[in-house]
Amino acid sequence: MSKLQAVCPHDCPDTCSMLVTVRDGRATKIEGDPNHRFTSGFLCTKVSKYLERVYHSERVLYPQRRVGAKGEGKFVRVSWDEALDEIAYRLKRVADEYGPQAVLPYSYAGTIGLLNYASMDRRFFHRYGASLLERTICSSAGATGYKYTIGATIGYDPEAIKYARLIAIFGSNIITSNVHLWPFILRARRNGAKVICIDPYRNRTAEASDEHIFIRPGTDAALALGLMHVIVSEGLHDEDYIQRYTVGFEQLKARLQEYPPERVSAITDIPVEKIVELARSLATMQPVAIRINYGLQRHYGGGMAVRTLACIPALTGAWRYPGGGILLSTSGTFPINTQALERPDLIPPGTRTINMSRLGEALTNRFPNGKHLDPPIKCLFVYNSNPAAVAPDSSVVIEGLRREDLFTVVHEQFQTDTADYADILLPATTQLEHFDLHKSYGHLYLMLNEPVIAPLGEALPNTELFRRLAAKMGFEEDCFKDSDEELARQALSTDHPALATITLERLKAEKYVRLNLPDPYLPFAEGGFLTPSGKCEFYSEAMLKAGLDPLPTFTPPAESAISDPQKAAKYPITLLSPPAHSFLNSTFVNIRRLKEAEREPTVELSQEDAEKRCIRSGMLVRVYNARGEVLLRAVVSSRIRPGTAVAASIWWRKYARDGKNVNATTPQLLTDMGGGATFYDNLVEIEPIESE
Ligand SMILES: Nc1nc2c(c(=O)[nH]1)N[C@H]1C(S)=C(S)[C@@H](COP(=O)(O)OP(=O)(O)OC[C@H]3O[C@@H](n4cnc5c(=O)[nH]c(N)nc54)[C@H](O)[C@@H]3O)O[C@H]1N2
Ligand SMILES: Nc1nc2c(c(=O)[nH]1)N[C@H]1C(S)=C(S)[C@@H](COP(=O)(O)OP(=O)(O)OC[C@H]3O[C@@H](n4cnc5c(=O)[nH]c(N)nc54)[C@H](O)[C@@H]3O)O[C@H]1N2
Ligand code: SF4
Ligand SMILES: [Mo]
Repeated sequence: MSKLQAVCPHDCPDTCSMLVTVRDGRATKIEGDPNHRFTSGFLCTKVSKYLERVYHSERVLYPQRRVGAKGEGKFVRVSWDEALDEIAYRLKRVADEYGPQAVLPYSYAGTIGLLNYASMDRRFFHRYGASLLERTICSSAGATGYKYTIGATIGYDPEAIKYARLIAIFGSNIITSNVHLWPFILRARRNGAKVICIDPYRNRTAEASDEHIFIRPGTDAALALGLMHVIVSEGLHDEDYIQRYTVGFEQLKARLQEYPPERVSAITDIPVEKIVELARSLATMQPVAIRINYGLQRHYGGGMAVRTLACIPALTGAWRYPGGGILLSTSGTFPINTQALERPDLIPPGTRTINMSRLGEALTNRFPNGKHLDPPIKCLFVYNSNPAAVAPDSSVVIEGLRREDLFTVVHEQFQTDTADYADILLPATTQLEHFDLHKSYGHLYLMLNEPVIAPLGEALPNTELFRRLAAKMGFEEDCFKDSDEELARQALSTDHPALATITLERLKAEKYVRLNLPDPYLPFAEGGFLTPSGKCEFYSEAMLKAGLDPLPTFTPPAESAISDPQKAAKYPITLLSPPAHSFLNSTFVNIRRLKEAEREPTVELSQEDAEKRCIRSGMLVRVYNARGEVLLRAVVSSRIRPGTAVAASIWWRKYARDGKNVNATTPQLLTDMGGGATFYDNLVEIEPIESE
């Protein structure tokens, strides 16, 4: 028996260190590493059941070829050789007939390990000349907005949140989606800190906070402007910090005039006194830690919302203090050599880019502006993702996946909704079976994951799949022969001081290493922003050049009474579909205990909205708009205000009574910047099912 170290591979800020007990080659127990400061000895409810996933009877263990109709999910086993030969043959034929851009790779974050997320796969598709995929489904709006203000996705040291006296959480359900931050927040609280959650939904985190402020969805930018208005008009800003480390204060001041608390109150549905009180606290209770996450940027104005909130700590000087500032992601703190991993130099000049959040349009070749893709997509290669379930406007996505002339390859651990549409289905390893290197977007440790058990069946890691496929295609470049360890070394090859002394050898010995940064790390205590001016940019020249408002502003949701009163009259409820506590996106939905914990697809709505529609808790309801409809079980609740509803996600379509999930209703519209998805900018109507 031995206890071996591994890293949680999932798309979650916590990137936990796991201890796996292995007996006779079989993993028998999995637990959180007590020695890792951020993991603090526990795993979340999902990954503590990871072994059920690894040894699940429904794992895809062999390559298979479709025999039934598309979507029926019937396959026969073939050998790896046959499968790869067929794929290589098809790829060559598509390139000959239509050009290589008719191939679209589609991947996201099934694993966020640096190697299996993006290395050999990218090299392969770059060398082949496939269409590039813009990976926008999660965070690109917020990341873009944050970078305009701060310069990089760098925030305060998450562990230092324990020093904060005020913690303000916007659009983030920490207890569900970033649970390892919570013990640090509790430490701050034991020292007297106050925790305030600003969210349209009283989620688990809001429930556990000192205060919950309901906000109308998609209006955080207006709130931030109102808060800054109060701070400046009451003279609570940090004149010295502003002078030294920011640009555009005078222009910002002029803009803030437009957002007095009365106006902001009307936009956000937050009482004037609350806005004033929160503003004073944000300025005077230093260190003030603002935690924002991705929920608030899944609206049309999401980029601007994040860009605007990110101005606050520079206005108040919060960056000066340990635990002060704002945090969206720590991702940009890791100087990983992604160029070496992905080899963008192999991309043929002029290669087009397709936005993953508009997959339906790309596959059906129907765009609202009347344009067409030329060449059309003839081959879709999916790995690390389940687009049939997670992509917006799914009826259009499914219509595309059904196309008889589309050749679809899916590399998966399970027969997901997407795998049902595969022509060739390939088996993927889990994290216990493969090697990877991890950064994190919620802490500051670099981590190594070495396999602790042998691959099950004939499963292969993403890296090996593309290594073998490159050989089949006759790609001779040396980069297709790099082993996983060589890839890891290349990822670490940089002169950046944050990685000095961090080598693969050291990681093998220690398993995880904190970046070479002060402890605690205060990224902007003395300026040093990574913007073009080197300062926090209240005014952004780069935004002006990109055709955006150079100053913080409020961009209303596209589907709202402000932007589209007609639509809002017809479909008066904003439907939010944030992560269910026991699922990770659409991963873990097939793990019995987790599925049972979530029971069934539901929609939570307010008493007032329910009464108006004669809906009672437990009734089956139809949630619909012009894009589509889904049947959900109603939960009448005081956790949500009239005009907003919540459907915890992301269920597998095949488990639902109507074979659909909430993405039947979500839009393919992109955010104001970063080309992001707008899952929560979604107006619907809800009605009871007559037979109920
Ligand atoms: N258990 C679990 N953990 C996860 C995931 C999961 O599926 N399950 N997914 C992972 C991934 S990929 C991601 S991106 C993150 C997502 O996790 P978070 O970044 O926390 O984002 P969401 O869960 O989308 O939304 C969080 C909160 O934002 C609120 N919200 C929605 N619109 C607005 C708004 O306009 N303003 C404000 N202030 N709040 C708003 C929602 O009501 C919700 O309570 O979590 C990761 N962790
Ligand atoms: N309505 C609604 N839709 C949403 C969201 C929402 O809040 N509401 N959230 C959005 C967000 S934030 C995100 S990040 C996306 C997530 O979208 P995805 O990144 O597609 O995430 P998952 O649904 O978890 O699917 C990942 C798949 O990868 C597979 N996988 C895991 N490891 C490996 C591996 O090593 N190799 C291969 N080949 N496959 C592997 C898993 O089995 C799983 O089926 O969904 C988005 N969709
Ligand atoms: S999903 Fe997140 S919280 Fe759960 S074990 Fe993985 S990294 Fe930790
Ligand atoms: Mo995400």
